[in-house]
Amino acid sequence: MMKVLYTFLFSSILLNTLHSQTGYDLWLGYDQLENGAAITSYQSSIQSYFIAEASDTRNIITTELDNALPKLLNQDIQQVYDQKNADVVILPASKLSPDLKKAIETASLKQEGFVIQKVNKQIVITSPSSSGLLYGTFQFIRLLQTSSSIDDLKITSNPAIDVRILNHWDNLDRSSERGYAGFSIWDWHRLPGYLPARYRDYARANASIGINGTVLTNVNSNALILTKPYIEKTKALADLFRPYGIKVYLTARFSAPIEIGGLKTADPLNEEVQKWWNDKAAEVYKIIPDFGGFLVKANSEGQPGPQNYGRSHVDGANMLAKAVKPHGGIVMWRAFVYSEDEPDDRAKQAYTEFKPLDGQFEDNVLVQVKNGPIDFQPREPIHPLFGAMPKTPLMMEFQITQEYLGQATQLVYLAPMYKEVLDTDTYTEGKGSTVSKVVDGSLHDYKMTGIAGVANIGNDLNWTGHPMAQSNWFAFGRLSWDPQLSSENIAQEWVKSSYGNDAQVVSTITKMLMSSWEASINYMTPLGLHHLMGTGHHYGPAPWVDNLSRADWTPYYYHKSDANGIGFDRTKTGSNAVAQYSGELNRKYGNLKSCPEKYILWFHHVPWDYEMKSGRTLWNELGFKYQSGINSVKNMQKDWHSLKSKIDPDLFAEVEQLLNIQLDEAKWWKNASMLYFQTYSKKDWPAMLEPAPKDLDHYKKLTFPYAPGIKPRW
Ligand code: BDP
Repeated sequence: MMKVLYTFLFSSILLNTLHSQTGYDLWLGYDQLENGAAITSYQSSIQSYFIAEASDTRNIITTELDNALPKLLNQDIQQVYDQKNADVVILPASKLSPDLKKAIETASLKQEGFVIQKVNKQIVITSPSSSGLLYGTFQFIRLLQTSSSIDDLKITSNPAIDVRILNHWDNLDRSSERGYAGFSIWDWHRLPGYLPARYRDYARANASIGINGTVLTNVNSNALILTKPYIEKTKALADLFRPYGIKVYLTARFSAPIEIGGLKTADPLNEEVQKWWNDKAAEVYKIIPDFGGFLVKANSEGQPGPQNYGRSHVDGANMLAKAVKPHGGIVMWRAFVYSEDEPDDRAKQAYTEFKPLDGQFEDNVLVQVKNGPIDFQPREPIHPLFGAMPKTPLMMEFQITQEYLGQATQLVYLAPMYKEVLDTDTYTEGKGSTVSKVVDGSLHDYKMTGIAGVANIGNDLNWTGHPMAQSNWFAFGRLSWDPQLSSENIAQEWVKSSYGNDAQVVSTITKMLMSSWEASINYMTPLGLHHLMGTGHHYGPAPWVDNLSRADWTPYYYHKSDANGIGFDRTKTGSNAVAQYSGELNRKYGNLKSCPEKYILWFHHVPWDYEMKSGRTLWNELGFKYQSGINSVKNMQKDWHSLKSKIDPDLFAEVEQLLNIQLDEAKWWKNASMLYFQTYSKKDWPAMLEPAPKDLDHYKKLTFPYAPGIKPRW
């Protein structure tokens, strides 16, 4: 008896703690739920399912349930063919019986929305579309993964945003711009013949969090992708992704008519050029009938665009929009522009260029705007375009890959950042005009809405480089579906789905995630500092760089330290970028006293001795922030160690090593930045700050010629 008990205990400990977690399964590993009330109730109420769905998605739902339920519940599950005898019933809304129609309200469902509802003893999942049934199934599985009650289920869920899309900055040679998880997962050379299981697993993971589109190629694009062989390769992926509700999109290089079309110009008002694009679109749609459309980076950082021909963004975008419109396609035209010779504050330029174009775009154009006015910095105030273009659907562009946020060495959970942006009030239509209402279309009644995330996915075994960076992919999807979710709830969902429901594991990892973004800001760019990263690769600090071909690529341009103080004056006495915000925000940010301190050096040049809210001088406050960032990483290390007996040993070791690197990097940021700023402030090293072990010269001399994520041209 003892022996049996011992074996049982030992094997269940093994099962719960020592099974290998490579990370490949993401949040869909479906480890057996801990014994407890939840599993007992699931076991008795979920033994069979019935599915009435005719599309290819049916097989996917079946496979997912057959995979998830036996593993999670540790019991068999049966697919039954008699609806009455099933515990779980999956039915298109059009096939609800009269009784179910009476019980379930489906009128408010969008195409992709779903209901999960307990009717009598059955759990019914229904939707007007097959992708909605898939989303409902994944949400149902997630309820089990997170040990949620299923007793009185009545969930109606609609996506807040129409186009929920990943942007892969992946090149045809499999390098990935700003990718830190290995090479691109798109093996263009072996497509279309070779379709590894990873493609399916990619689609499955995206469908599980509601992502319904993917741009396969880099915004710095290569016209070759629009040639016949590559369209055929793209088709293979489109066919595979279709039953998962995912459409494919490509980036369109504006000069493609010249490069692959043999024309002399790419002028959007030239008829031959227009015809070329119309024909190209027709060719693509003949091969991929549900092709999503094009994403375009034009006249930005050296990319060709309509301005090369004296034309506007409207001319360029509308030409492409007209080409894809007859086929149901869209154009996502990026507003990430800043001129090569314009001396104006870079933070102002996108607004200056795009605001006057409001209302002139074709109705199948979305203008894609980065969350902040500079470039995916650890923290930025919102982009002033949000709320400022009521007649043009603006879509959000977030970065999931951690270009400026610790790349693949640092644990930084980005949902709190996405939320800070989405929840910010633009005040453009009075109080309550939040960015999320702009993006979900409700503020200006946009006919079409979208949100994009620059993917952090590569061919590393765990997909995202840092194991915890999976949470950012997950969070992006969950927030795209419902921007009202809280970042903490999303973190808990992710931890439970990935690492199980043990209360200590859940609360500890959630705490680590929730503290990580603020920590990274504190040790990299506190108090509104920005763009101080090393040139080109953006790895580590280099605030001293002040001599590049363009001033606005140098860190110095952004912090402007001098004997008097530090920060970019964007008020009336400076660039007046604050004037691009609505009156309320303009007043708040433009006044040193009312400007939130988290943005203070973004908007103001502040004297070193300025008294901050804490009572400390600005100089000492900087020291305080850097040190608190470091302390937070130390706390994350402690927290992680407390989980040692509960986490798979390989995973434990990986994260432990990465946290050690993160601490070193946090200290490196503190040392390099504070030593450099000290050359201007001439102040004593702040008392609370750990001393710097090396002098400034040491940090200035560090080089990283092989830092990942850059192409040689950078
Ligand atoms: C910057 C990246 C660069 C991208 C650019 C963009 O450093 O690699 O091409 O954004 O968004 O953040 O176009």
